[in-house]
Amino acid sequence: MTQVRTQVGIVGGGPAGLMLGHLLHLHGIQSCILEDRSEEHVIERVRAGVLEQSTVDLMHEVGLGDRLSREGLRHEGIYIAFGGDRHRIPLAELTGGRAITVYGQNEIVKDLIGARVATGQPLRFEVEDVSIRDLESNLPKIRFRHDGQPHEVACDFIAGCDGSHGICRPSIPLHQRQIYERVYPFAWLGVLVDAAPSSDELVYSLHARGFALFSMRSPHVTRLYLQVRPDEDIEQWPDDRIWSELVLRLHTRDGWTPNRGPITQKGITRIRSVVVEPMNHARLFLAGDAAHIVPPTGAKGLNLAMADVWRLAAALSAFYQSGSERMLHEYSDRGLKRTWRAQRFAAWMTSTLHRAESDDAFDERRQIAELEYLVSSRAAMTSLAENYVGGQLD
Ligand code: RFL
Ligand code: PHB
Repeated sequence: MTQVRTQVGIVGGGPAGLMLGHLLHLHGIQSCILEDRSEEHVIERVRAGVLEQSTVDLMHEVGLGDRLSREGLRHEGIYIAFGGDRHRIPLAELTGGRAITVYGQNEIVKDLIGARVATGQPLRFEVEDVSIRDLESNLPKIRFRHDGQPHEVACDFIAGCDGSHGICRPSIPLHQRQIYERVYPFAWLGVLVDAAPSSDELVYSLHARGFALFSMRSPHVTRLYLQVRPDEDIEQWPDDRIWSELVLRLHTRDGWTPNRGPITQKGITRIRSVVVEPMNHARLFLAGDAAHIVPPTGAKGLNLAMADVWRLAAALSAFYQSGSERMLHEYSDRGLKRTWRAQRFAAWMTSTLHRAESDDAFDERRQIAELEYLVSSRAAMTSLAENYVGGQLD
């Protein structure tokens, strides 16, 4: 077995693991990133699109803001559509100039992989059979296979950045963790379309047939989502059916509708919330989707992941500089505050904009009253705007 020693072993090379590796490098801390999928898979995976201001600021602070500045699309508002009309929420005006930026998660991942490779620090793709040993000791180890050979990385700390199906979360003994979960009674069918976005800003729409979302990736690529049943089979959704449902749910009285084009990718995602408490055990620290899942309606998952690793990197840096464990001890409590704030907001956006099969006429009228209040009250719009653009890293 090949054995190596590093300071921080990072399981997972998604946005959380890659950003953590980069931040640690900037703090002068060595790490080893282990990812079980291929580089192409990690880059091609279509996921988040909306970055909070704090995530954009972080990319700049770590020296990776150039392409984001050039190619990211800054949006100062979003639309909420219902009853056939679109209503603009002026995010920047309501939040003292804060905005969101549309820049695909795969672009962030590309930027971070480039930065990692430039440092020469280890980033291994396609590792297999990853497991954690000696977690309760001061020298925990990560074992894995690579090209059929067994390897072991001994580290001071392990960062669990391996998403919601990884091995780190279950490595915390059952009696040491509490999991809070909510499975919503629907899923999202998402498509990427080769067509210029027909609106400069996102449109979140509630229709009698359910939720739909208009988003984008670039001036040439539109991203669209439809609420579907939780057990929906993608085979039942040929392109024609997707388009007729999208147009029905999104089209507004002023004539606005999404531009059509070839669908280049489609997939279905279950909508759920998960929070693991605490976010750490012994020398293992969970970050990103390994620690929490939020429904995508609030566009918070990637942003929470970035906030986690920023805080974890600062805590590890304090530990290596002064031996102080104070920030490491505070890591979970501070992260959970932010996580529950995001869960609250995402749950509100989700319940306000989706139709559940169990909803009756009362629920529908209450939902419309909620939306009418939202778009007519500056206070209600400010609350949405404040949560949507997100706060400072803390
Ligand atoms: P990831 O991205 O899942 O990365 C985890 C990585 O770990 C690897 N892995 C392992 N590696 C080694 N050993 C193992 N045993 C491993 N098991 C797993 C995986 O291959 C993977 O590479 O988690 P991370 O880094 O925490 O990042 C979180 C984000 O990906 C996620 O929160 C967002 O995509 C959520 N999300 C959105 N977030 C936003 O902030 N804004 C959005 O607009 C937004 N839209 C979305 C979204 C997620 C969506 N889906 C598909 C869930 C839209 C959608 C449809
Ligand atoms: C996206 O563009 O993929 C996107 C935008 C807003 C969301 C979720 C996903 O709330």
